[in-house]
Amino acid sequence: MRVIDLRGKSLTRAQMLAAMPRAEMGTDEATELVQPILDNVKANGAKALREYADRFDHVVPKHLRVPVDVMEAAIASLDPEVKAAIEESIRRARAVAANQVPEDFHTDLANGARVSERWIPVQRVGLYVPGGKAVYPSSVIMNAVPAQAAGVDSLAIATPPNRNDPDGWPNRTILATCAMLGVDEVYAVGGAQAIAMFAYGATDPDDPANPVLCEPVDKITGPGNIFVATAKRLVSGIVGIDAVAGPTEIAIIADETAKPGWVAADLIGQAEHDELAGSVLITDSTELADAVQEELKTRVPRTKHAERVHTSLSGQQSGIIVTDDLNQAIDAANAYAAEHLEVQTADPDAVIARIRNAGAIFRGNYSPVPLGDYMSGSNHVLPTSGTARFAAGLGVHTFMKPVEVIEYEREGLKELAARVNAFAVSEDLPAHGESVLSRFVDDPYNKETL
Ligand code: HSO
Ligand code: ZN
Repeated sequence: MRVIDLRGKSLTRAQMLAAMPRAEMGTDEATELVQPILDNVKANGAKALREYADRFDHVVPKHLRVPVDVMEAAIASLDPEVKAAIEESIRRARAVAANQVPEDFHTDLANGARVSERWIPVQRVGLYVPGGKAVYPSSVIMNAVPAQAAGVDSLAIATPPNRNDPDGWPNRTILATCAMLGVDEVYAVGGAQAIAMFAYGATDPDDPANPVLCEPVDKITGPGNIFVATAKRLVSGIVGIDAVAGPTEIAIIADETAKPGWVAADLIGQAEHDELAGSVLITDSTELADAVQEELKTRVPRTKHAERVHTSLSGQQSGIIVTDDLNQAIDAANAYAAEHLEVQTADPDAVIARIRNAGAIFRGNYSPVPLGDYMSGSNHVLPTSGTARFAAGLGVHTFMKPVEVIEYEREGLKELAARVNAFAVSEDLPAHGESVLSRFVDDPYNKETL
């Protein structure tokens, strides 16, 4: 891994940001391809979905909506150990999500003057689950569990059909996970066309028994390739979307007490995702930096996806940042704003207290990122590409909206009437003022005046 030496340097904020190992994001050329897909699905519904299944997935599934018996059979076909792992993951995610549900509250400002805050779940959500090489049932759990805990009324899942299946049914582990979560509205629809189906809904004139294939949703979440991401960006505004994720990344703050083998294993674990994944070690110890490089030399060739890992670790987006001390290491970590931040130092709590930018923080030697990927109870959908400076990971809040209820009575309004009027007149909106004053001046409903 390349070394970025910050020792003896006092950097401005801009210089520190520029020193961080991140690849330039490519510009998005997919819009021209994706917009016609959205338009076609909007106009032609299921007919367009079948055409695109044929063209892009090379299979048209027997039904666009996966029948319940196929979902149940998928559970029965699961390896018992995988099933137990999925159950544990769901159990822990549900326990944390239940605690995340925000409480309604109100503020009394004077007599007859109250503002209440109500948290209301999004009514209908569409969750996209990619197919292909990277099939992650764990991501189904991470998206569905908080939506369910938020009280979302209906949750639909779309995942591509599989051409190696005789009926075109999607990946069995994905289907089984959906069924175990209690989600039975699952579509064998992939790509940008699935996003269009969620945004606009889709009818199916070829199926008179079920003329409405899919009702439109209010919010779409879930990962996907460049076409899915572009489709989400294009429909955002019509529906809500979660953040469009960039390549996954880890940063590890470690001092001389860290175990080089464990640090190396964690960097490799993240690099395994993708050639573009970022793995960054931030340390004030050159001994540790050297020892981790040595560990990588032996561990990388032994790992199953050695080539991918090697490409990722030697890329511009990965590196070892060497700092004067832990203070500078913390500054670097805050500038990098990692999706995942591990802290392996003698006093991790002292470091964590000063972290302000990270998608999630993994404390100490026994909280590695893959634990969080699968079943710590935390969510693995986290802000990437430095967006942890202003964004949070997925949670119950993603699927809820706070709505303020304004609850003033006559007394409370009367106290403010003249002030509202003064403000309204100053903005040249006198009818605003009259709306309030009409309740008191020459009020036919009430004889009392101001
Ligand atoms: N590390 C990935 C999530 C994941 N890992 C899924 C394994 N499966 C992004 O947080
Ligand atoms: Zn992972």
